[in-house]
Amino acid sequence: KNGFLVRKVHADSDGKRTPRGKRGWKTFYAILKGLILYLQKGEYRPDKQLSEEDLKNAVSIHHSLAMKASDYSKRPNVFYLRTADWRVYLFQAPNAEQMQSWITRINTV
Ligand code: I3P
Repeated sequence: KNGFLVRKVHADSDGKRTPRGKRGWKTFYAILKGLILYLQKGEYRPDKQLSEEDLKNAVSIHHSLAMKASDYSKRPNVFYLRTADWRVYLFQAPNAEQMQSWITRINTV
């Protein structure tokens, strides 16, 4: 599954709150391949290679949990992703249907 997602990093590994200055929303083209969610920066082209920076942003979704961010009301269609090492991301999908589809895909791999 692929598509645009806007990401906010809320907690780093071990659940430590991500410091100020690193908590902003950023748009990526997300590609879910196996157990890795790749987050590609910049303009989308189907043949574009993942850069080194893109690889650093990749998230392992093995033993992760995605859920609708019902307590987050500043933006619509936002879901949480909590990883096995207790990182927490917020992702905003383009619409409710896409949000549900990402949640289902992440939770059922
Ligand atoms: C963050 C940025 C986020 C905001 C976050 C800020 O600043 O303004 O949009 O989250 O607030 O810390 P920076 O880009 O300098 O990291 P919201 O959009 O959810 O308000 P937070 O620290 O309360 O999460």
